[in-house]
Amino acid sequence: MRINNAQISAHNELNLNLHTRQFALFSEHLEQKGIDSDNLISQINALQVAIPSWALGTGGTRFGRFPGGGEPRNLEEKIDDVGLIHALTKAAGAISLHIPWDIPKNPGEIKSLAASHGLIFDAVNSNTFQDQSGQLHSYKFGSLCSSDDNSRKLAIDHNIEVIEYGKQLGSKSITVWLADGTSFPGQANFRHNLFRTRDSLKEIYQHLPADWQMFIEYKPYEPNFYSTVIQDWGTSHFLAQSCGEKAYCLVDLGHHLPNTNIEQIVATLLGIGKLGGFHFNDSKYGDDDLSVGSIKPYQLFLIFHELVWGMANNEANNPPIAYMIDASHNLKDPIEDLIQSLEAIRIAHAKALLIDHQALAEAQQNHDPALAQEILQEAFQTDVRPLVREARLRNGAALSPIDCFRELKVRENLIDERGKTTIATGL
Ligand SMILES: [Mn+2]
Repeated sequence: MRINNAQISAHNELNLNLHTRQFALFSEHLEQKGIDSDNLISQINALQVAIPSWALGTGGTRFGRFPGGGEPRNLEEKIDDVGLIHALTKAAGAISLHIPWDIPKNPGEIKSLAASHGLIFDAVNSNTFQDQSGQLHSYKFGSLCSSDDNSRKLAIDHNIEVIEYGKQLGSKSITVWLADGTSFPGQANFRHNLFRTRDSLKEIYQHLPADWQMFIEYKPYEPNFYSTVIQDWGTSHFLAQSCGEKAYCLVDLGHHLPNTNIEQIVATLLGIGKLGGFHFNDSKYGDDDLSVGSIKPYQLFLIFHELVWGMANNEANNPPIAYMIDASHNLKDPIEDLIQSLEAIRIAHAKALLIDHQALAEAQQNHDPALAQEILQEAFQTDVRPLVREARLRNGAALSPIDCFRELKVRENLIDERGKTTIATGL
């Protein structure tokens, strides 16, 4: 199923009156503050977030999986689903592939299918956290860190192969996330594990094309519960520095211990020009992979404040950040869940754009924390939804993507096309 412009227009027509009145009020509010709404809208529309190819199916936990029907059966259908999300929101203009779950058999055709939906290929992701069937050397005790030369070489070769797939699709980056670590004290030597990982990454880095980037993701625990080789941003930064200028850190919101000040990490990495990738999700306890903004919307706003200010004051020449949603959809329809996450991202971004940076800098200079809080709250408490809707309207997307998805009975159509019991590859 594809959604055409006429269907989007019909949905917008029904809701246009109310929206026009709400946006007129909001514009007046902006005008009084001397803010140019056109400029805000183009900044909002410029932020595009990649959808990973493994996000279109129902996720699961180790306890169970409850598929909802109509899941994509192959890479083509996954791209079609991202196309649906992008048609409704115009906020998800990229897809991030996971190898080997989604190996493009005919890269040329896959590339033109994506282009027909207005999608490009974002970072490609390698997978050395599970053994594939028939694999000769196991990753059970580590991949890039492994003390077994054969396992380590297999993991290095896999990453090089992933770069080759990415080149054929026009991707410009590879994301490396490792499950490597230990579950018991004494199980392995910390320093040897770290340095072997560094040397493996350096070998992969040698195969990186000149215009590519490598993103190194960190995570404090899980699936290993005692230590993780790349446990935090400092370790990720050490590895990126060791590899070279095309290697960057990747921040995943769920990959922090509870109450970590993630916005400060973002500020630091942007300040030194080493923030390459960013994975959105939300969490209550750990790497819960919940919908973006569903648990801690204020934290998301504070992070966006650092992203907006950091990129506007980019002395370290940090490259444009590769944004991706990295969540799991266990209960909700994956497409609806991704639409909600995109909405939360847009709202937090729009609120951050409202922050008066000059007034905040003055409050900071004058040691006035009460005023600094007022300035942040003024932006955070503003209902920016009329602005976000207007941005969508001008971009040819739906005023309310979720409503439009339901009105058009997209899921019912997908179940008709693909069946009730299909299961997408992935976690
Ligand atoms: Mn991630």
